Amino acid sequence: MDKYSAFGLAKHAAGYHENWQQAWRSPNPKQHYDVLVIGGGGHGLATAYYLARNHGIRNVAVLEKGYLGGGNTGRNTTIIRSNYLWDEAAHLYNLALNLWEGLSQELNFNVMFSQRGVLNLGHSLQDMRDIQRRVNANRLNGIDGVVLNTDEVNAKVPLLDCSTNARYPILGASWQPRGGTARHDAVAWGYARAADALGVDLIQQTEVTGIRKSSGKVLGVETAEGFIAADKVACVVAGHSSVLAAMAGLRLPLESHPLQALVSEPLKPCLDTVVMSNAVHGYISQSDKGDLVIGAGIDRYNGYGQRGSFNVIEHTLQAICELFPSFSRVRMNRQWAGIVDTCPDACPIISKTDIEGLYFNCGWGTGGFKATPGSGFVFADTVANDAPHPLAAPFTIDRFYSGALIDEHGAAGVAH
Ligand code: FAD
Ligand code: PYC
Repeated sequence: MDKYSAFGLAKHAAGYHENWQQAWRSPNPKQHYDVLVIGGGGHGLATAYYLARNHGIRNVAVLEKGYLGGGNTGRNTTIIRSNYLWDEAAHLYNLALNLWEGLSQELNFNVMFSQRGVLNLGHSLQDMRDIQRRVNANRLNGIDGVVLNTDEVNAKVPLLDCSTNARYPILGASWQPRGGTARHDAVAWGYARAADALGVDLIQQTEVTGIRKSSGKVLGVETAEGFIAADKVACVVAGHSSVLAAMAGLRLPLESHPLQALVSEPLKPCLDTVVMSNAVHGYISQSDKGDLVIGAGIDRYNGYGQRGSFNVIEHTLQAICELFPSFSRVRMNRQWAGIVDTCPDACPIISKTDIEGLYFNCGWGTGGFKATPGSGFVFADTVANDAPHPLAAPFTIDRFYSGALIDEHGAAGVAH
């Protein structure tokens, strides 16, 4: 019983938390790297990992202004799916989904990938036509998807209000069984640990304040600790991509917006899948701890304050209560925001730039968590070979000059 007494607890706390193995080193930066990755979120860490693992490029550092995974990676609602409409996007997100399926083994770290399935609800005949079209397109691309009717949706999620009395009655849904959620921090930690083991330097609390270039070629970056030289600089800073681009004298077709999320008090297990609705405008899942994890759309103004406005929270919870009347008395515990970088066609930019050795991976907007492994995989390849990976080729900056945009607003859906 000793361990349950106050003394026992104190002894336990002090005694059993010693000598933890370091998950990664905290080295001082070298003077020169082959590749500097700016941004220690999931995408940046995955990029560094695949540079080392797939391309043997190990003289790599990740520079992170805060702590690893403290940006959107640690702030998102972790919904993973690959049910995008157009072939280009479908292939990219499905590469990611395939990688998710083996990621815990690959990294030897449990990222808690949970294939609990994702429902995208339809509330009008037009919604259902769009859902049918998208599921057909998905299946032609080898992506799992089924169209469900109201009764089938209700059987999967009994707490959903599937009555005809609802303001926006549920007419059916698309269902992607291979979709689901993962533990966001673990994704950052898993990639960080695996990249470190391959020799990548992970340097936290180090903000990049300038990009040095000469005669159209990148030379390295300025930080508060001084200049760090690099042959290549790969920027993966999500909501701050325009800021980094401006340091190099570039403009990107991006807007930065807050996107909020909320979690409730923990409940007993009551929701074993992910539910999203574009029309009522909200999404929800239940974490392994029991919290309801909830979100909706971006705050419409541009900004870098990681807070967001109350009217969006009100709107989000209204939508959730319409879908799940029984949640109306659940108390919310926490709310936060991240800054997302949205592109005009709701697709990412994975690209070289006109400056030799400078690359950007950005514009994932409200939907990049699901892409993390695929994004790192194709971006590492693009940086290593100084040419787009075939799956990244449709996503270069050039599409904003050629007009070959890939409009995924339908699939990006609820959030932007
Ligand atoms: P981040 O994790 O933001 O990493 C970028 C890093 O760059 C940050 O850590 C930042 O500190 C660092 N940085 C910035 N500037 C500098 C600098 N000058 N020097 C050094 N470091 C710098 N996507 C989904 O697929 N499913 C979802 O359910 C989902 N829900 C979301 C919910 C919310 C509330 C938010 C905010 C986003 C959501 N997203 C979702 C989107 C997803 O989180 C992002 O697209 C994805 O996490 C981006 O990953 P990243 O590694 O590029 O960015
Ligand atoms: O892209 O699936 C998504 C998503 C869900 C919540 C935010 N983005």
